[in-house]
Amino acid sequence: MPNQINSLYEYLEAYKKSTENPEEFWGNIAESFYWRKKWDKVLEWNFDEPNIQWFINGKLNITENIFERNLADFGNQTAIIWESNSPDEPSQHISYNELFKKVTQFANVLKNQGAKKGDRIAIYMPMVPEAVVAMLACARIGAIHSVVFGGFSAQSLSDRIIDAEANILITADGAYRGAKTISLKNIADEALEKCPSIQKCIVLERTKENITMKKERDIWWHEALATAQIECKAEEMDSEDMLFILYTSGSTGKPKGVVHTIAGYMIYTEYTFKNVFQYHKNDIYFCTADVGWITGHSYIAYAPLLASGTLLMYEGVPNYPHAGRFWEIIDKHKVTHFYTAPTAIRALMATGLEHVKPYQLDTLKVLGTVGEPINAEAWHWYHAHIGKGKCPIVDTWWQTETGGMMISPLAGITPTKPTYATLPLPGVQLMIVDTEGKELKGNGVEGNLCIKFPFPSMLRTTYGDHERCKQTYFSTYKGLYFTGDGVKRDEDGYYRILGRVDDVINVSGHRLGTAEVENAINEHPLVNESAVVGYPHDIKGQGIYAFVVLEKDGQTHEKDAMKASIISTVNKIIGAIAKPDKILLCSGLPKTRSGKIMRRILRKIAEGDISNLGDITTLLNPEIVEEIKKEAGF
Ligand code: 7RM
Repeated sequence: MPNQINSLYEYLEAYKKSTENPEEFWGNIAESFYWRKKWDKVLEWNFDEPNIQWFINGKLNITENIFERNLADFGNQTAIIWESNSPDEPSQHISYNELFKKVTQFANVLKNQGAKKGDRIAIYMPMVPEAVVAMLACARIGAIHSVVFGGFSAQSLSDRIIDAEANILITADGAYRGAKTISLKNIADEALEKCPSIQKCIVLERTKENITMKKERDIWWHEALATAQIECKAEEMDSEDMLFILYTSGSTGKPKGVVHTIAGYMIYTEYTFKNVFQYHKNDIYFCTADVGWITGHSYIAYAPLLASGTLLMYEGVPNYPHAGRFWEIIDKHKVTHFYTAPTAIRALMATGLEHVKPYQLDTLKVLGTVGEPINAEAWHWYHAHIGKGKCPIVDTWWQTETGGMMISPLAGITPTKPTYATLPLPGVQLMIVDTEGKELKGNGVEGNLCIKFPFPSMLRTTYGDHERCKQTYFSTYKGLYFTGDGVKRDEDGYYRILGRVDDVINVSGHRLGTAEVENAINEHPLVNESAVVGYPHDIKGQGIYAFVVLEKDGQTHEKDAMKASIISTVNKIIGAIAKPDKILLCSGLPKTRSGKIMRRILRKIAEGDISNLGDITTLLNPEIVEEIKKEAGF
């Protein structure tokens, strides 16, 4: 296979080349893709504006690289194996030829509904093959998709649609998730009341629940398909045209739309997929992410298909109808590569080995993790009981903003160390700095993780607000992209991610800004103000701890009822993923004299460690600390 690294020596060589001559390195890799017209120049960049361009003036379509480039060799191979939420529903096998037909025909549906190159199309779907079809159909016609995770609320959905000014929404009547169904269309209807930009809503039938179809606006997927032609020529796109927008939380304000462009994203995600997983023909790759997150974009919808792989896509959740569901699926479909999140591993570990024992798991070759730091206990459990001691674990560190994996072992090639993401991938030039931005050189250092040179799949902007992109990522340290993560480089030069150093919490591998959760809590009519911090949580990695000050009228209500009502407000505004694990009602928050909330103190209390709260005498209201401590049970 082209561009495949087969040994540690080849990795070191590739890494060296990629830093000494990045343009030649990535130019060579790009040669194996299908271009309507080759690029004039590989790279132009500066991190001050920032302005990052790869494969300048190249013309291509990413779906031609999935399909036309490979169909002669891989047309009959299975592209997607789909496993239903319910073990009783038959699984589906979709070949590349079949997937191609589905994509082009649905691309025609989009065109028939008025979609054009450059339009933004929102996708709010269950984990069914049609979600991938919808994404690729957008790419086929040059429309920019914005996928919104199916667990988000009506308000989160409408915020994202409004920000991107999307004109089409693709959704389904409902989604099965474990024992529950989510009424996607009803939620979408509520969202669309606030979204004048949406002209058409295409609805896939999945749960057959009762919904209403709005005349003129709503159309069934299967009815639209019935009148659509099959063939659809790919739109010719520029390397730097937008492929998609994906909203992600940061330390301030509303989620921002991270923008990825076509060529760099395509090349980098395929390259990292093949090399990190050491994916080979006939391997069966199962990634448990949802397409609503970046992992589902890069390592479900795009990279495995670009690499002509066989992808297993699962509709449901890890513990339904039983805690052995993942392992059952692995045996059933002879999965070789399994990629999941530490939170899922910890949750399944907690249910006990009796849920693993009935399964062979002998087809597995490679295990992966992503989304948050994996603790040593979970790493060892995964290695011993799922990998049976013979499968390398690739602990892949990356971000929505990086589009593809940044720090990771190459499976079976890079010696691993539990809890370490190990070494940077080719093309990734890291720098560790202290809080002043001074570089911390050599090994055995700990500081803030930055990237000093562009790589093909990095974000280009935040949609509609380039200044925000600059402020968020390129202004903390001059000339560097700042990741927001703390990191340690040990004596061997291995990297271990220590977690976020900003006001972002990582709950079950999902990013949430503390400000975003506070804003939602503050929407409650009886809430005066709030402060949200993360605290260590056995399963979720971090839990959400909210300190809430009620309005006078709220203080007369029963406490448990108030807490339940605050949780339902958060559910409504963001979605269940953001609901606080703990709420502490108090009469005030500890503040500095300039009125800033002292989160450090709240963090300590949330962590259950009050031994060293630091100097609180400078607070505006030191007495409040005693009250909060008491309320927290100290
Ligand atoms: C892919 C994804 C990004 C944040 C990132 C980190 C954390 C991700 C790891 C990790 C330790 C890992 N994108 N993170 N992977 N921390 N080890 N292997 O998760 O945008 O949703 O989150 O997630 O803090 O900055 S994301």
